[in-house]
Amino acid sequence: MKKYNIAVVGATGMVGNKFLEVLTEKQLPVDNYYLFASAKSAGKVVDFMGKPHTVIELTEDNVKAHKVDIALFSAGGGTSAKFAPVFVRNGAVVIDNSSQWRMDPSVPLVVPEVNPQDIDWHNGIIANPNCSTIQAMVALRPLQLKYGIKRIVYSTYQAVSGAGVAGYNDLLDGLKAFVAGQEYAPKKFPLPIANNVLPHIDVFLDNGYTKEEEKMIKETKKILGDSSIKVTATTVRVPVLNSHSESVNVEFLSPCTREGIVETLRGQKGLVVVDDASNAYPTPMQATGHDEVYVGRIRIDDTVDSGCNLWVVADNIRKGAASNAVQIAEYMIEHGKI
Ligand code: L14
Repeated sequence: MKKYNIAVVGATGMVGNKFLEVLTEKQLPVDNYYLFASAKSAGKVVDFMGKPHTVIELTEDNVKAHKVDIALFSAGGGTSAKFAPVFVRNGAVVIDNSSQWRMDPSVPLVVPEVNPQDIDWHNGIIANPNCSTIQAMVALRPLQLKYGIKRIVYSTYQAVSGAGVAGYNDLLDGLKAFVAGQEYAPKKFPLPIANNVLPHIDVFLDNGYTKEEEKMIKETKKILGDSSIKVTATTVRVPVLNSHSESVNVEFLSPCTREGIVETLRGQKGLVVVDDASNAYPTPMQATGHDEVYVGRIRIDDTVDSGCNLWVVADNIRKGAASNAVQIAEYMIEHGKI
């Protein structure tokens, strides 16, 4: 069997660490792993796959010095903008976790359970969608295929891990200070997240929406391959450490029943229905550490001709970031696409 060289770019960040964990679990057919990071982390030795790996500084020369087949990027949009093309020129396929390339018409935006066929038209870069978009897609795709989708309303409840280690610390340190009756000035968020809820993720745009909301709206249409679907969103940061939850209201083009919806969701790969008894619904604590997307609270919305409400939960660092990207790599290897 052919063996590959895989680079992890941004290997020492929160998603970078998760890449290493997921890759260890998957055991893909790999000859060499190369871990790249900024000068700040270069030279650090990371124990990975039973071997010490020295972190390589991300420079053009160092990229050229290594033969890479697949580069998994999670190093921020600016680094992706600059270095993804460098890897591509050197013969690699880049799977990028930032928002830099997602809406580029020449770049496929892929959730492997939803639109693997889009991998075929890549030009070197494949984009990993936004975390909140990924989990919604796994639940909505089978319903789109069965009923057709007219309109979607997203309201998210997003964990602090999406904002990296600094976001995590704002919640933990903020809570400690709050309990001790002390002031805590958040380092990552604009306002305290401890004992609070912030309807604000990523930057504000001129129309009053946030960029996170815009990402969900645009990425949904691109992945579902239908620009006529109406999508709106409110994205909210909640004081939860890990895993995003979202309320999804969806209006269909053809008649539905609750039984039909449940059966359709049960047939979707990568999706687990938790909707049996009054206390059986998905929670972020339960989703954390898993690659599946969880769906529950499935209710018909009788304010429209045909529609429903769903509660969708997933680990935003695994399925929302690292695992989805590694699954794209795995799919390409298994299907001879690289
Ligand atoms: O677009 O702060 O991939 O939780 C995902 C995490 C944007 C910010 C993206 C967060 C990011 C988001």
